Amino acid sequence: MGKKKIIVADIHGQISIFRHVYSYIIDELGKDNDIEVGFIGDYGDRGESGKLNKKSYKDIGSREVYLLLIELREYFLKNKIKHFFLRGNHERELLGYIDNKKNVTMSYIFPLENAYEGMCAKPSIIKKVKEFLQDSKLYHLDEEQKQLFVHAGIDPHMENILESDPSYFLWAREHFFNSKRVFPYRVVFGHTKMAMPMVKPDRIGIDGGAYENGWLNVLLFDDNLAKIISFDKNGTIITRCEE
Ligand SMILES: [Mn+2]
Repeated sequence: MGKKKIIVADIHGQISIFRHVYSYIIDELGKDNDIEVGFIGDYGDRGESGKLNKKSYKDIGSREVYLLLIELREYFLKNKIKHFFLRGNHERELLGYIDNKKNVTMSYIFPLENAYEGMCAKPSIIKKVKEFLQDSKLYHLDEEQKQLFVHAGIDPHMENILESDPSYFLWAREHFFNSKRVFPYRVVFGHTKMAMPMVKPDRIGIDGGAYENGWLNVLLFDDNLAKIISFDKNGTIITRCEE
């Protein structure tokens, strides 16, 4: 039996879909507790409880996603399940917002206000979320399987891609994933939504844009064999690709 992983793409506050993914993860771990579970960032903002770019709604979806992730992390720790939670650009901004409401990129301010208000501005929830965000990391490496997990990408011009500037891990786009370079690891990334996942020997893009189209992608690894499945809010599961 190979080394298995379950990797969840950008959730962006889609709590109804994420509840199904959560149950799926718990079910799979019930059958085999040697699965590593990873999240690649962008957990909140654009949540399902309101419309994009509307100032008046509270993003309850994002709050619920954060709370479920925190619960899941407790489960992993208690049951000694291998796991990682990466930091996405939206986590970077939310941390800045919690610390100092002005320490954020302008275009994020409305969604951040919504996410913050969605936490009911309750100090206890904000404290939990802040601790969770501070614990998240910029990348996760599986040296043995030659797999590298990032939120957005790496700097293709760095000889050692692990030494990329944090801005690449958080914000990289085409410059990274269209690079002609052959990467030393299979780089798994989200951040840029793609109608169909990009599956190549040295890079896999899994963000399907759940907040727009209602399907959240999950990558399953069995050693280096990749399969991508998608969940919708009714719990329907479809296979996107297998390779
Ligand atoms: Mn992102």
